[in-house]
Amino acid sequence: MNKKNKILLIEDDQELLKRKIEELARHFPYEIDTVHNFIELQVYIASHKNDIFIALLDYYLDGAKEGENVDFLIKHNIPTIAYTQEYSTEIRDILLEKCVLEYLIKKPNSDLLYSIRLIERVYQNNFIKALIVDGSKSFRNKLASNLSQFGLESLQSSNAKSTLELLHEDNNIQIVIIDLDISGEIQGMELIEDIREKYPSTTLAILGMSPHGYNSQLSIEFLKKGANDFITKPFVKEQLNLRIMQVLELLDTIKEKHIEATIDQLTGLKNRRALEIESKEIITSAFTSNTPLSVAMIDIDHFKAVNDTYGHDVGDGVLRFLSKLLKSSFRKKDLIVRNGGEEFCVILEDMSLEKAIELFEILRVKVDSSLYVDSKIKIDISISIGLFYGLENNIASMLKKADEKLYEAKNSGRNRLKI
Ligand code: GH3
Ligand code: MG
Ligand code: MG
Repeated sequence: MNKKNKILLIEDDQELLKRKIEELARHFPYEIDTVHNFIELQVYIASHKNDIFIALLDYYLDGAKEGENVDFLIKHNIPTIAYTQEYSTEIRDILLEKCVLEYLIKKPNSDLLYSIRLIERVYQNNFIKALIVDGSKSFRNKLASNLSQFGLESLQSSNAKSTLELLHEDNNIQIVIIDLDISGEIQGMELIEDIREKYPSTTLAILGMSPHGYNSQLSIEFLKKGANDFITKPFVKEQLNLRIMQVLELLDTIKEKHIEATIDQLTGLKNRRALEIESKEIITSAFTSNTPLSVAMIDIDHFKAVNDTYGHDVGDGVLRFLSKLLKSSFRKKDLIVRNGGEEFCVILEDMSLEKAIELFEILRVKVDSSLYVDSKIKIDISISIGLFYGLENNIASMLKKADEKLYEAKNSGRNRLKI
């Protein structure tokens, strides 16, 4: 996906422009470009239109004809926040009619927090997709064009079957907006239930839409079936944007927490909790394809001596060093985990025992022959590996068998692999 990372400011008041840039730079790591009039805007867009994720536009530029800047930006599909000195309902109506994302007031600090959230959201929306599920094609198209002003690319579906297919095919979809009335036998409410069976609210947001005039009981039903929020038709764009922003922000927070809980802080590898969660799926699919797994326990030899001799920080460096070696030694799909301390676990699928032994031997020799260098210190490390090859229905018993082999490797002299 194309990575858009520029904010474009369109403003003719130099003083204000300077303040805006400082304000934005304080909050965002994104590049900020500026233009001062319609001519400059045209020139700029000609070469940069694919780099901008949002434009912040002064509606009353010197010499600008009625709305020409806005029209130009919208024509190029650039999410635009327009602002004026004073609030005007007339301007607001004109701008929202033109499909501007938001209309705000120029005064310093006015709506600042909201603008920051909005800008950040539009940026994040570049990386995800929405799925619109509604029986009416014209409604879907209208919603899709609204969402594109929000930086959100959207897919469309009219029925339950194609909705589930699209979700299966495209894991960039992070929000599904579902109307109660859809085509086919399965209706919106039931579809939400079907979606939730596979996609929990920790991975996918659902926004329900209920037709005009439906009672509030319906909204409650939506939420009970697993929607994160609902909105009643007809709605204005600001309402929709706010709801979407809220559910997506919440989803992001949940995902961050999930990552924090499953990633080892020191090495960036997955942790034991991740091993417990992910090994279940690996085991299920290994049973389905009837192929054994390679489960290896890896432990650094005499690591206590590294800490005792060089200190704990150097020890941490050695752990990071080994983690990098581990990552580069296996395939992307392989599960590599820091089990705790100086002990690691690797699970390989779809691989013969011979191939697995070869890979672990290469790793062992690589660790043995490379030195960990930290300023003037050079440390020679080695690892012992215990390998279990086979398939059992719980991870604990396979780990235990690998651990027994590791124990053998340690007792027979270390720096070796035992099967
Ligand atoms: P063996 O060859 O039998 O495995 O000996 P060993 O010294 O590696 O094993 P032992 O279990 O006696 O010592 C492990 C050491 O790892 C003790 C502990 O302080 C250290 N350790 C555990 N976690 C960390 C960590 O996060 N950072 C550092 N620097 N050391 C750690
Ligand atoms: Mg050790
Ligand atoms: Mg140990």
